[in-house]
Amino acid sequence: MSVTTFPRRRLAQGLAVGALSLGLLGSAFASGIQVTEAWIRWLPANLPAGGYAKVTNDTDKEVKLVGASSPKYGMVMLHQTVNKNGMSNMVHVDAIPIAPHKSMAFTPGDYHIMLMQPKPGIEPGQKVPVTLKFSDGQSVTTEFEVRKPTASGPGDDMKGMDMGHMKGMQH
Ligand SMILES: [Cu+2]
Repeated sequence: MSVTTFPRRRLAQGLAVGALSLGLLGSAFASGIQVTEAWIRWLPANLPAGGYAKVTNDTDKEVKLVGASSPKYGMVMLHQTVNKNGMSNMVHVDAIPIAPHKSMAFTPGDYHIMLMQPKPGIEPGQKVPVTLKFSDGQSVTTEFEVRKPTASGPGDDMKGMDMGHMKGMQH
């Protein structure tokens, strides 16, 4: 019996290691761009959601973030919230440059990934893949954690009870 179980275990371990290295190759580490602290502020009733993350450029060159997409949303754009004359507005952003060895953060009230036309069934607690696209053609896909409307950051549902964020469609 032990003769048959031993190779099986070896095989399972080999598969696990293989999957891990494949995962690393397919994500941030291969390109030198890392996407961390990724989360989505989910809103009910098919409202657009705001996506937030930290994007770190670990390469020696400037990278430009030029777009985003997700299989769970029909339309995804890069937005920035700007305050002008006491009014808060969202504007579309064509490109966000990130200097070598610097990072930028999508945060509520500033840059955000606008996730529109949600597919049915997206709920807080799930993870949703979002792909960020860069001007040199590379893209990085990250699992974004879907959080409740009251969340103010990754892994944080209790703070940020400022319901003013939910007025209209501001993100
Ligand atoms: Cu927006």
